[in-house]
Amino acid sequence: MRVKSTALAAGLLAVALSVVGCSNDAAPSGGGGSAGAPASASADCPLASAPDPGNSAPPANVPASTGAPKLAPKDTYRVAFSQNASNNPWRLAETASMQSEAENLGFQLTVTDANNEQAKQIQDIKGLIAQKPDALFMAPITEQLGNVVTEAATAGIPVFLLDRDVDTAVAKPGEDYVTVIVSDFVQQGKRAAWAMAQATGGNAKIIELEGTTGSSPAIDRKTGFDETITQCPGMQVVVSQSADFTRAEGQSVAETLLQSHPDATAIYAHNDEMALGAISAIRAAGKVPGQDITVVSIDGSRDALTAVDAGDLYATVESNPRFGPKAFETMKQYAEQGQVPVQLVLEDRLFNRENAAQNIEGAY
Ligand code: GYE
Repeated sequence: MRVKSTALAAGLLAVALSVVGCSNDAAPSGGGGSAGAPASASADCPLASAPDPGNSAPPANVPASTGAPKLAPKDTYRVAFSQNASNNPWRLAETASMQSEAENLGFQLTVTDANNEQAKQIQDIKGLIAQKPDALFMAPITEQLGNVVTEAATAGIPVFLLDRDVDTAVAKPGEDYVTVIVSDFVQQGKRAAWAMAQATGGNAKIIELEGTTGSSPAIDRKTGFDETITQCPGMQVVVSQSADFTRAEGQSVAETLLQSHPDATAIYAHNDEMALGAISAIRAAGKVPGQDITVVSIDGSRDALTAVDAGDLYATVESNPRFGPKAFETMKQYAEQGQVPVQLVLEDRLFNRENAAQNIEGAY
């Protein structure tokens, strides 16, 4: 997902962020080594002494979705959600959020689970299109699902993309789909790089565990991180490989890469589940997470916050899965006003040792 350089109207943004988005108030300024002692900053790494980059500025002049299928305002709606997998707490929290908000609103919601397989998700979506729901929500596994988005639009069904984007050359924003509601994944990668610089003082040989190949968060979290560490000559990605956003693959890929790169001193994982698998792999290699190997990731799950509090994980950048309220509020706004911005960007917090413990209870 490439956040457009153009922006939302301020009022709409305020509404957008009030539901799923979280303010940055709780974000600490960071600092301090993962094992308690502050890492000494490398003189040629300005990132190591910089403040938390925080959220990106809201994109400006985002166009409105004037060309997508319309949605007549009704008292209740029959809606569908194509979920791409149920293999991690983030996905389960997102589905639960959609279900509980649909229930609150009295909407009838059908959910499908693609089991992390693109071919299955395409079939799932075709099946949902045949049921002609009032609106179709989709968390596309990769950016390659543009064609099936277009199919839904052709069938007259308004599509709302949640948490991942599709290739906009294939599915036109505001025409083939109404809007995409996402975090700024490039910015998440930048903040993860900043946290890594804080933890290591700007000296790190990094193993990068990528998310699902072709998914917008994997593409953008890599871009944001890799570009940012070029500010620090002491920080290099020594190897980068997909572990498909899962804990099991995170563990097995990290095990292999820790063996082939015994000089690695850090792991950047595109999500918490892979980071937690990597922490097990670090221990299996006879090393101490948070001391021998610094780990940084993205999501903010309960297990990850617990690992941050224990010192095993240095920091995790939030990516909020609780899309239900925001998704249906946007849908109702579209029904009432006939248009919404084609992209809604959420704000994320950063969790490190200063604030992890207090956020464990509210986490998923
Ligand atoms: O980070 C990950 C999930 O698309 C933002 O997908 C989402 C990512 C999230 O499987 O844990």
